[in-house]
Amino acid sequence: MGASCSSDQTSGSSGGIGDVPKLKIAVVGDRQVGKSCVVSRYMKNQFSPMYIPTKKPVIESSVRKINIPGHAVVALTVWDIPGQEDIDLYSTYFKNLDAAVVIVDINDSESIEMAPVWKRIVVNNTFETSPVVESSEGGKIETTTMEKKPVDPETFPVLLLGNKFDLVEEDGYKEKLRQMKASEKDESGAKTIWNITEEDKPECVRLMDKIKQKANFYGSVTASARDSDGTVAEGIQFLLRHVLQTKYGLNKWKPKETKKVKAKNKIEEYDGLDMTEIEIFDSIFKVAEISVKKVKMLTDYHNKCLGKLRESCTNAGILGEDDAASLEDCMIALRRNVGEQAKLKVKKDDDFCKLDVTSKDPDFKPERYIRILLKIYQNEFAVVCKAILKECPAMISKLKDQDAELSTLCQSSWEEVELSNGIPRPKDEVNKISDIIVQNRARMQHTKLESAKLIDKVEDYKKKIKAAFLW
Ligand SMILES: Nc1nc2c(ncn2[C@@H]2O[C@H](COP(=O)(O)OP(=O)(O)OP(=O)(O)O)[C@@H](O)[C@H]2O)c(=O)[nH]1
Ligand SMILES: [Mg+2]
Repeated sequence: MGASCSSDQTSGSSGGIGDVPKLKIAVVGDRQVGKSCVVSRYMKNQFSPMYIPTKKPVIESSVRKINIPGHAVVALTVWDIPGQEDIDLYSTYFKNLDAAVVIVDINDSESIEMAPVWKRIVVNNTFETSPVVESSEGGKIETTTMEKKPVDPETFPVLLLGNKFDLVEEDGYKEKLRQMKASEKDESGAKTIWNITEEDKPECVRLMDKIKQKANFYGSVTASARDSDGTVAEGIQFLLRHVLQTKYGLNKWKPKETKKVKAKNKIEEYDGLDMTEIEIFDSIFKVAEISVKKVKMLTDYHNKCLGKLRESCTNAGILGEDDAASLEDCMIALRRNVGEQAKLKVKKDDDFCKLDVTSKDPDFKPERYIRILLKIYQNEFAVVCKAILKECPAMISKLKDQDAELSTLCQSSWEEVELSNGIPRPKDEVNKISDIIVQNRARMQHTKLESAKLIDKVEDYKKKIKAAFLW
């Protein structure tokens, strides 16, 4: 679990991890409604059926990606507040809070009725601090004090989260809800989840709606911390998106646009071979140049894809930030986090490996962040590995043939270098051409070695991926 409650997590974009905004949220509600389980599901994708009452606030921190249009990376701190806590302590916990989640047990109407009380506790005890510099008489001495400003109870974002939805019995309703979620396209996310007729809704959901309106919650969602169906993440991300949009400005932390350059143009970005201006040599160099550029591109692209996979696993919170994570670590982390009702398996795909999610539940869908990580693996990393295995052996063999051809030309047709239209070339020009030929052959030889290294690397990845799935 997290650090003790003595640390002071302030919000704001300064400090911390570069330009990443720091968000602090608190999770409150009656005892046993599942606050700790919701936090655990969101931060670690874990669930325990055992009830261990939380005795003092537990602080969990991680760096997360939030899906505002584009992505925002945030350093998130979640305060899990015990259901039974001394009310005087709340103002200490809620200093510089950005948002809160009131959790209720959706199967327990008394706990739902308590939600407005919890919201009031949050807004009455949350305040923002900012430094104020005061000058003494004559302006010689300056002192800095912290000014406390209460938050606006009307606009402070508090989400109502109805937990233990897995225990709701109206199966027809659940099925409808699931279908709706599957077809949902609206960016506003959770708001549209309950966009079905009043009669369709079970009693507890109607009560949640009523409380949400009455107590002016920012939103209300149903979720299950027990199931890894993404409902907890959806609800919390819905709230965090709102904070990022209102407090920090939409898209401010959108990552730099990576220009999509067609592969054909991209290869032009790499240095080619120098040309001799002698046709019989240049015709070979022009073809060899394609391999030289391509191997460089594959080397670069494969490094980028592996780096992105590692970084994304860390950002998603499934790998520790300090880990010098290997590909194996990423695979193990993905396997562990795919969801309790599912298994991640490795299968043969062309000459490389693909990852397959299998579950007994036909409706199972991994959480969104796992789906994104699997996509990065499948559509980027595995694609470049397959390209290496497919293209590098052929390039090695072509480069070998081309070098043999050049070697023959150097012996049999050297007069093409020494004479231009039957007239001897100046000596320094001949030397220059000779240098270009030597350099180009050296670069072609180097490309052959690099291709062989790339193949070895990918073969090694295959072994590592399989090893990560052995036990
Ligand atoms: N079926 C089901 N059980 C859940 C769910 N979430 C939590 N529980 C169970 O509810 C019990 C209480 O969960 P906790 O997360 O410890 O509750 P809490 O709100 O943190 O309780 P306090 O720390 O005492 O305030 C545990 O036995 C959990 O396993 C859920 O979504 N579905
Ligand atoms: Mg708890």
